[in-house]
Amino acid sequence: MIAANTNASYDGCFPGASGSDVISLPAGTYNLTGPAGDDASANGDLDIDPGGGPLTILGSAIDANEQPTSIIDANNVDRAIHVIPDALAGDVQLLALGVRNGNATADGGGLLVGDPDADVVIDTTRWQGNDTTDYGGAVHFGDGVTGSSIYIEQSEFSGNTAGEEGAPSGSTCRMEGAWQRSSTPPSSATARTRWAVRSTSARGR
Ligand SMILES: [Ca+2]
Ligand SMILES: [Ca+2]
Ligand SMILES: [Ca+2]
Repeated sequence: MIAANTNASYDGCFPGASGSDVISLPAGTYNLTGPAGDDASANGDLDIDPGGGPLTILGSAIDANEQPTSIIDANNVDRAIHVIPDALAGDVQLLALGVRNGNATADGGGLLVGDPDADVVIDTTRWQGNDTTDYGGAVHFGDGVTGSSIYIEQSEFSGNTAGEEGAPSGSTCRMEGAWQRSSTPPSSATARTRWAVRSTSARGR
C-alpha cells in the first residue's frame, strides 16, 4: 500500500506507478495490527492516498459458496480501509474481497471514504462484523464529499453495527445486487444500528 501511495519502492515491494496500481491478494486472511490512528498505512487501517494514482485491491477467486477467499481482517483494532483526503481526484476499486472485524470510534467501521473527490467501486465483496460508534458500520461515504461517487455491486453486508445512522436512505449511493443480512429498515434507533452503509452527499453513477 505504501509503495502504491508513494509511487516508490517500499520494504521489497515494487515501486508503485502514478498510473494505475493493482494490489493482488492471493487467497488467505490478511490480519491488520494496530494501533489505530495513523493515515500512512504504517499501522491499523490500510490508508489509500488517491494522490498516488488509481488503485485497485483485487482478491483471488470466490469460492463455491460465492464468498471471497481473500479476507482483510482488521482484528477489531481499527477500521480496515481508509481513503484519506487528498487534493487530487482518485479512483479506488475494491474487488473480490472480504472485509471483517473493523472497529472504529469515528465514521466507517470497515471503510471510510474521506477523500472529497474519490470515485469508489466496490464489487463482489463481503463485509462482516465491522463496527463503529459513529456512522456507517461497514462503509461510510459522505461528510464533505462533493464531487465523487460510490458504486456497490454484488456485495453482502452482515453483522455490521453503527452507533449512529448507517443506512443509505435518501442518498445517491448506488447499490446493485448488494444485500444486507440481519438488517432491518431504520425504523428505530436499534434497527438503525443494524445497517451497514451510510452515504450523504455522494452522487451515483
Ligand atoms: Ca500509485
Ligand atoms: Ca487511517
Ligand atoms: Ca493506518
